[in-house]
Amino acid sequence: GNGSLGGRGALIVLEGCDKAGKSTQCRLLVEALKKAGKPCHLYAFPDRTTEIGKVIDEYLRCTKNLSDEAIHLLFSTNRWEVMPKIRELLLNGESVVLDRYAFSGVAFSAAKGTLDLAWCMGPDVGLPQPDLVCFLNLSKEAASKRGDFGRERYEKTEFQDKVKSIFLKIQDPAYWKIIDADRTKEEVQSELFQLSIAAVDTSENKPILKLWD
Ligand code: NYM
Ligand code: MG
Repeated sequence: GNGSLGGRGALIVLEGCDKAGKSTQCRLLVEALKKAGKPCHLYAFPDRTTEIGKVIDEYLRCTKNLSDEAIHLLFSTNRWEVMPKIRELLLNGESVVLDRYAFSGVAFSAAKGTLDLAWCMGPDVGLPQPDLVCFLNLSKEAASKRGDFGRERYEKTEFQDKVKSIFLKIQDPAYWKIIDADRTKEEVQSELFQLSIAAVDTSENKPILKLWD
């Protein structure tokens, strides 16, 4: 069990390009884990509700411009600002499901071509390393069938292709699983649930490692 007597909770991340179905799958996953008796919480990055998150929201809606470096650091700060809470939950035996994490931070910023990959990784070094990252891999064909992109910054096919190639470059086999997101919602859900239950069970007695350390 993952109660107060047992070990820590698992840090589970869903990553992927825009339209891959992450937010829906995160919701379904948290519900399913709770039903299975695993306490867990959902957080999404960017968290647009904080002061920094509001600036990020304006940037994404293109009502504000910032240098590539400045917005990159704000996305990272937006993770660090909730980390004490997330760490506390994990240590208390509760699992945390994240809708995006530092991998999105690096992939979207580095895809611009103006920033060095190692520089992009720097600010997120030392965040808790996830126990499981599920990369929702959507093919170009399936992506185009899902209809048009929204109107936010980055929501362009060519840019998303670059983002995907960086995601695949920074993947670490220690925790990274590539999930075929072209399948039905139910099929994807079922695989994510199985992988997550296994991660919850095997993480209990492991220390929380530092990302990219
Ligand atoms: N994004 C997200 C970044 O550029 N850097 C980050 O660190 C994170 C977490 O924000 N296109 C980008 C990816 C998305 C956009 O995300 C908004 P969402 O999940 O659509 O709210
Ligand atoms: Mg979006």
